[in-house]
Amino acid sequence: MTQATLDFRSDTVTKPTPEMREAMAKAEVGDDVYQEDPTINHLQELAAEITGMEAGLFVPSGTMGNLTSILSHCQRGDEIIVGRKAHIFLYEAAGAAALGGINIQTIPNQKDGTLAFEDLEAAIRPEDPHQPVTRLVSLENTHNRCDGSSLSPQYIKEVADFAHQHHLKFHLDGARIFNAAIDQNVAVAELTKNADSVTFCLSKGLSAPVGSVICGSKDFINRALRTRKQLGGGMRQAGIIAAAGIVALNSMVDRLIEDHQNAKLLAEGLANIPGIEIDLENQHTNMVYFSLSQHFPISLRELTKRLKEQGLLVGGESHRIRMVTHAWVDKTDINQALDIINLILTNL
Ligand code: TLP
Repeated sequence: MTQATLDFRSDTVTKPTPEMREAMAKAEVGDDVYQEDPTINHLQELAAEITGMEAGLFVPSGTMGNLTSILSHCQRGDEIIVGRKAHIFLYEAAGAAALGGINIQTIPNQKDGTLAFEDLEAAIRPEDPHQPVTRLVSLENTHNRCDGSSLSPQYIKEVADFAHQHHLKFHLDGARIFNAAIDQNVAVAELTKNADSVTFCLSKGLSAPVGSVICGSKDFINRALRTRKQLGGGMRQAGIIAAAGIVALNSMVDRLIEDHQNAKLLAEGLANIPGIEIDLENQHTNMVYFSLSQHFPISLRELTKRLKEQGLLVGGESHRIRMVTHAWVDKTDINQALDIINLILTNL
């Protein structure tokens, strides 16, 4: 699928497919606050089945999925442990602290997105009235800021076991869990079944317009239902959007491999452009991060601006540019993007 502008800022820019629009138009709906929307109920059952968990809960966004999960596991004054590069810590507007009175303790993320067990161990608070109560550990899979790397089922199980041995809960931010499952060549349930809760997104690589699903035990999802209501996330005839989510799960998962292949192609092409620094070893899924060699005569901000003038949109942080592949960019777009970047950097 090609469009006039080459938009590599994120896989969140994907638009609903014609099949989704048709399913949305035809969706049977009801009042979901009464749990009477058949399309949402179907989506939640499907999500539970895929993640190997007892129940699911539809929420408007990944951010609300993570927040609802954290608030449903923790009390005010509790603490959660996450990686320093976790989306929950960096990009969720401190929702857990602002709305839940929950402390966020960060520990280093390793390059591959993992947290080291010695760091986890050291982060757990002792029984001491001066200190917050450690309640929850969370991992991110795939890990956005760690080059889109994926975590293995073995590692996830070890972290889950570690958390449970220490009487902690374990949440997975699985916004891109389908990309992780493809990268690890396992079923999604292998990555999620040991967690106490998982959030995954329908509106990223899977192209649905809106929505994420939280999965967990029936007990946990009952608590999350109340939390979602407190956050104002109880929706009514939202089967209209859940219908697109069902299409996303049934027909957009297998093609994610193309996004990974395209990202590899993009990363290899970038590595050949003088001035670009990229870690090809840590190239796994649909995220490509690169920087410029020191003293290169253009800042990343200026480069981003000039790329935009040429119709190429990229995202990034202060020291790296991020390009994300998705269903709306194909191989021709990748080659075009590489040409634009090459032209700018070789004509400075
Ligand atoms: N990530 C967005 C931005 O917020 C950075 C992106 O473009 O990648 N967990 C992870 C790992 C995410 O990457 C995101 C979105 C979320 C949660 C939140 O999802 P939404 O945007 O649906 O609230």
